[in-house]
Amino acid sequence: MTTTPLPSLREQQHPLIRQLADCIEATWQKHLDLSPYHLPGEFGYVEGRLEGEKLTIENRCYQTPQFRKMHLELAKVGNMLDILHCVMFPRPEYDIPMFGCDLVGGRGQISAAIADLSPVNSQHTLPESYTSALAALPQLNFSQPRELPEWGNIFSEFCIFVRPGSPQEESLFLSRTREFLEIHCTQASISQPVPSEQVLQNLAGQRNYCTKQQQNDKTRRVLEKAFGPDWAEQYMTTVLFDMPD
Ligand code: BLA
Repeated sequence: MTTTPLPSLREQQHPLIRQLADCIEATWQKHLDLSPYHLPGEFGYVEGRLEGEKLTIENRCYQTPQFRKMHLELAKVGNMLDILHCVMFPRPEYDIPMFGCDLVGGRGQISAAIADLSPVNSQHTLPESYTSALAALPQLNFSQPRELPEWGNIFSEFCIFVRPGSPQEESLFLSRTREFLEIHCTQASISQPVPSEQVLQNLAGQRNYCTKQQQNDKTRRVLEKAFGPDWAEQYMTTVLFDMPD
């Protein structure tokens, strides 16, 4: 299956968001055997209004033998807010982490750039193959690191959470995220299913990841203001961070 560029939003987004969206899809294409994943209801493309500005959300979703759901979302609120959100949910039969990434910016500046490979197994550790590949990457220093919120204990020691302070730091964030994706897609493709006891533990780990992400009040507030609290709750629990059965 081949992917085509998102029709409209991508061209209007902050350059880092555009580049990261292109990078994510190119890496998926290069390594994985993609099939479509259908989001519930009418959530593929959504429009609302927030403080007089138009809020547009465009979703792309795929699945593969190792991934239950690979979700790339672009959102834009007038000229105030540009957002990229991406999560790769593994099938729980595989002992592989969750890839997650969020870029939030407005008026030409990215305020939050986060990317991680987050463990969901019972020991809350990454597989050895991941740890050695990630530990071999050069240490990066950003001028404006950001502090994780309370619910952020789901992330790994390799998590990057920064406000990129220059075009150089934006490129650094982009290349590190590309490295995370390259490691993840290569490792996932050769990963073998685990015994059934472990499947339940992986599921519990994914549920914990989703429960914590649903506590992100900053995301919730944007969605509530544009679409109301019920819609926001439904979107956060069925599209952004749905729990696998
Ligand atoms: C922060 N997320 C934010 C912020 C906004 C959003 C407005 C605050 C930006 C800032 O503090 O500078 C909004 N993010 C959204 C919206 C969507 C979205 C509306 O994805 C979707 C429609 N968030 C994720 C994923 C991760 C994540 C996958 O969706 C990490 C892997 C993290 N976003 C994340 C974190 C913060 C954030 C850690 C900072 C939260 C805080 O400081 O309290």
